[in-house]
Amino acid sequence: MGLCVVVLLSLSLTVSLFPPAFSLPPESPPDPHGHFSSCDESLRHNIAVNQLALLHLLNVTNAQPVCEQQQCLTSVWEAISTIRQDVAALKETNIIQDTVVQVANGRNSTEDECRLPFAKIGGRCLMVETINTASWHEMNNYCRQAGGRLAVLQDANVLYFLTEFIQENGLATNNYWIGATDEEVEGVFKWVDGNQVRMGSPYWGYWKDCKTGTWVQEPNGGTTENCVALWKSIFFHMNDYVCGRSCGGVCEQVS
Ligand SMILES: [Ca+2]
Ligand SMILES: [Ca+2]
Repeated sequence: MGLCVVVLLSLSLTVSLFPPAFSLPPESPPDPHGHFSSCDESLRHNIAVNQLALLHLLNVTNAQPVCEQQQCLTSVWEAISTIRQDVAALKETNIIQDTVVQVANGRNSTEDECRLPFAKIGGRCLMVETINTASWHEMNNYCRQAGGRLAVLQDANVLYFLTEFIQENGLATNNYWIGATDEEVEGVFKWVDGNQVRMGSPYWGYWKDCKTGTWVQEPNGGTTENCVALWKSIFFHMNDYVCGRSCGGVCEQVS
């Protein structure tokens, strides 16, 4: 236990407390990219040192009575927490550096080929607008002002990656307009690039009507619902909906 406390305090990381088997890395670890700052080196050094402290604590745990092992395990978690914070700081620094390098090379985004505010999602330059909500036509204008249009999502793979992006980034709070409508000819859904929208699964939603107990495949809105959105309650599959209602939107970069 005493040794544990000492070791814990030593996340101040005095090297002398570590067993001889452990040794500190060099002050300037090899940098394959050649652009880490001294700040990065310090962070990497801290991570390496904390890893050594962690290994040492695990070693001590094997030889201690149960109550002392529990205190040591607490120390292990503290050490893990410190390492996580250092890794997060290092990642942040590298992201900033990559951005600086790319801007210096004439690019304005960390994502190749995509212009801000668009980001590469499933190989396409897309933007998920979740803060501003609007009607389908207003949202299409909003996309145009950003240099795009409501997204054409003909490819099921892109739809899959987009849905994954929405879920993983905490954006599954809205329904999102996309670039498809049957306003011209009822029942004939077209993308804003003029191509016809594929029908059925896996594009359109499929859900059970609790009142009738029957399964319903979108689109189901007839002349009332002429604009298409990715619908959160059916796992962001497509749903025809009333064009004038407010939703978020998925824009795609055009030029
Ligand atoms: Ca319709
Ligand atoms: Ca519908």
